[in-house]
Amino acid sequence: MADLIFYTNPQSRGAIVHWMLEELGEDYDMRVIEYGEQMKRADYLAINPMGKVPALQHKGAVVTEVAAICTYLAAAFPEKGLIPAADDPALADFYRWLFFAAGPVEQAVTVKSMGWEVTQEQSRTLGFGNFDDLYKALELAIAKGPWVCGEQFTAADVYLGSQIFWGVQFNMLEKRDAFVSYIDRISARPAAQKVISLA
Ligand SMILES: N[C@@H](CCC(=O)N[C@@H](CS)C(=O)NCC(=O)O)C(=O)O
Repeated sequence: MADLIFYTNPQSRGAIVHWMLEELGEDYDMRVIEYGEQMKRADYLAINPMGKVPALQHKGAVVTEVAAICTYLAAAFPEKGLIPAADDPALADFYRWLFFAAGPVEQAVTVKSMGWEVTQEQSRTLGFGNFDDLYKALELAIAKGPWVCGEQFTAADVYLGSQIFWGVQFNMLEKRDAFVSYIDRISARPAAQKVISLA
């Protein structure tokens, strides 16, 4: 049995972790959890009390939350080069934009998909503020290029890239030129292609 056990459903955010695992290139066991009864059963709730996928087990430890799983894997296997070294200033970009994607970007996409109207007053308390500012920040995140951390492709690209990829695909984010060329770069990666072909 592999050290990494990956719980997922192909029609879920688990696809992001799947892509990350393919980038990592370590052996893993994938266990498909069906929506509904199986996801809410005691044996799976013991792994993720939220009864949601994805989840990861590694040497007995459990990690949930896609952004945490991607960061964990990058840090647990530093030799794979999917996180900048501790003394590399690019580590700031890594954490900054990965957390930005997990918080404000995810929130903005949720607001859009639910069709919620946000007043100017309310936008002050929302992490993403408003869509104009969000887009400007996202363009800045990928401006250095070709990746979030410059020349080094990292887990931040897996996570932020997935948010942009699916956000644009489902019309939750504007199809800006910078996003389209970033999506093209991401989609050209063999690990991403493998997961996209399974969707
Ligand atoms: N914040 C969680 C979200 C996980 C999540 O909502 N997963 C959905 C699929 S994309 C799920 O398992 N839904 C099943 C349910 O809630 O019953 C993460 O990033 O992992």
